Amino acid sequence: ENPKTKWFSHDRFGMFIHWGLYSGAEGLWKGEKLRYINNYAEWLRYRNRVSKDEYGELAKRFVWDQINPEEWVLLAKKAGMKYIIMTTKHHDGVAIWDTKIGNYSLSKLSGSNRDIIKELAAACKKHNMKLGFYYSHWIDWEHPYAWDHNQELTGHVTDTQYNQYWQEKVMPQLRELLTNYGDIALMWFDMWIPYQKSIIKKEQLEQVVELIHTLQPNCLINSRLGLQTDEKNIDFETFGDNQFGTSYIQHPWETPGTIAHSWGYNGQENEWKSTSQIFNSLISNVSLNGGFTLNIGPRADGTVPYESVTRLEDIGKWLNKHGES
Ligand code: FUL
Repeated sequence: ENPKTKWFSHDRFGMFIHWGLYSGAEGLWKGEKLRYINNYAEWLRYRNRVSKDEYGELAKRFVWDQINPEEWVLLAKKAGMKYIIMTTKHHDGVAIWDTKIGNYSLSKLSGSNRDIIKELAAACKKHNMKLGFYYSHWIDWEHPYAWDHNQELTGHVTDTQYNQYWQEKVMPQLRELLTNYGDIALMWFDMWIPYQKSIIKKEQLEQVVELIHTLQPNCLINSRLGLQTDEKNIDFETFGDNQFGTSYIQHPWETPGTIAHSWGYNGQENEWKSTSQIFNSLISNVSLNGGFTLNIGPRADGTVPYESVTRLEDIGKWLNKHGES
């Protein structure tokens, strides 16, 4: 057994947080709902073809005197969760931390100068909560040489151009994230196809692995980096969104799941799962050697929807009574 993954195979239950510029749109763009079937509110810019400039305006909707990441940590504790995975850069390309690489960050767009990732890291440390980062490496709708998976926003991108995106944005941003925020328990990348079928080269992924190993030797790496779990250096497998286990798997794995349908806050949400549905998912994964990373999508003022809070509290009460610590 990989000693690095011991805690992960023990803890098995964590909180995902999707929070970014899209949270300010609440799933609505100029009165228009999200287009297409995959109604993820964090896909708004892509789905509704919002221009980069107009999208940036969403930063004005953040209510800075109310946002307090410590509340997310306390909620995770209450729910019996053992780690938090926070979106640091989603597909929209916006850095949620105060990056020095470029100026496309929540701090700069909003003029708040707050570094929410720094605050979250401090709160996690204070409450003994492990912290991991979600980072969209493959898709980035902001950088002209990155990828939008159908190339509808970015246009055609050559390998050389893509490598430029990789070297001037991905690598240095990851370096910041792995240097300035204390111990990072895991990195959660997001490419749901193998690298052979994408624009990414194996060497580029290996650069990332090497960087993580150098800067944070204990940090776990998930399979959505684009490499498979049998290729060394991938510590755990990430299943498809809301795809729960059906058979016992030897290596560590987890399912990222939602309480509703969307990950980012969607004011139009109408697909809330019941607490017992969520329990079923948690228990089935755990019984099959897996874990469950359950998502909340706070609003632009930091508040968490009532529907999520109540379900998480119910889960916490049950785990307190019946679970192992
Ligand atoms: C998917 C993303 O496209 C969704 O927006 C979300 O982040 C989910 C956890 O992973 O691949």
